[in-house]
Amino acid sequence: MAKKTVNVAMIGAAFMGKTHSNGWRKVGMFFDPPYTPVMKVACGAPGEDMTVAKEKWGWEEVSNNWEEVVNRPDIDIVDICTPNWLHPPVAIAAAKAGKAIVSEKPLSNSLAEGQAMLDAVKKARVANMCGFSYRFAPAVQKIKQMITKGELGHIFHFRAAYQQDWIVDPNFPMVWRLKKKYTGSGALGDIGAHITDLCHFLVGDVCEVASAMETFIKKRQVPTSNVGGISGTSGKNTGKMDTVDVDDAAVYLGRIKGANTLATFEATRFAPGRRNYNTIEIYGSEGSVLWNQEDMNVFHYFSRKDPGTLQGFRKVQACDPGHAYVGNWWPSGHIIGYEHLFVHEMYEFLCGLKAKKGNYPTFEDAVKCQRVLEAVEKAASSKKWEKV
Ligand code: SOE
Repeated sequence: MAKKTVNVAMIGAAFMGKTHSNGWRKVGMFFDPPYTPVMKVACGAPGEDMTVAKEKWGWEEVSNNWEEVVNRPDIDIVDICTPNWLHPPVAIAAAKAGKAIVSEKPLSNSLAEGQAMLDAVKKARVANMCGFSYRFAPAVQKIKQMITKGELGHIFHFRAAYQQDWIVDPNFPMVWRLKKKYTGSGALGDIGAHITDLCHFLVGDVCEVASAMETFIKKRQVPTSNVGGISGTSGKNTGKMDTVDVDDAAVYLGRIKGANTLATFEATRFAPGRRNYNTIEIYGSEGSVLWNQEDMNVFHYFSRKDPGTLQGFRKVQACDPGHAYVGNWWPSGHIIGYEHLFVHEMYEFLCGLKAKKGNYPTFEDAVKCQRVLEAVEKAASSKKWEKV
């Protein structure tokens, strides 16, 4: 019997728009979700050329008017891939129109706006997911399973570093990700949000923080276009200078609620050679695990139960059937990549669509993350521990 279809509207069509399009397009080919997504309409910024979204990414229609799109009666799911500052108005309008909502991370520029988004989806009782995509790596799912089963014992340390290097060049222009009014915060909200969410997902909620933040390059050249038509990670210079008003790097320490666990985080765009080095290390009384996104199909596991003379980190292949999602792709060891995480993400959302919950991060989780980000900023200026 043919499955029920759901019509998707995607708002925002840059880097994340491309990853989400790939997710919607592949999910029915490799997985068996309870609903078949129809890629109905992709919407860009006013004036943005949407030819690629239609001709290459597979959207039936394109638009440049998000307000019209989110209110269309034929749309079931609104998927928000815009720059951060547009997440709240689009999500709140979509909730009012009764649509299920996917939003990219960080949920919003501020905790207050994130809370307003959460209130809106709760009031409208619509399914909601925030795109913390790294949760959907098979290795991360396995580590979660191991921790839940107690295989690492009591967790002493969660240690995460998310390092990139795409703005180290002082001539790199002032893109929207470097302006507070568009992005909220810098490395903290963009990539610190991912590792904060991974900490919440894997070991528990951060309840207090101490931190330091830095902006290494304080002025940058204004590009030809700041929001919309260009990707958040590139742009052409005009020669005019503007002030960077967000962090280039944030380092923070946290304590985990109700647990005797310490967490340390580093989020930086100033680590030359580290392209997308999102790495976590978890040390427990029974063993330890290490994972790095740049080598995402494996993780390293140390078990204290191994005989002493054979102890050491073993490299576990998490790309064998038996690991989450992998059986739907290729035979053993035929690896998957970054783009697959978005297919898994859309799959989980479609599985939870009816119940409005499932194996995915909700706006509630995203607000929890936002609370930590806000406390980190507060601690950086007070130079004291701050409660989350
Ligand atoms: C840019 O730093 C970025 O695209 C982030 O916004 C994404 O969330 C991350 O997954 C990759 O890098």
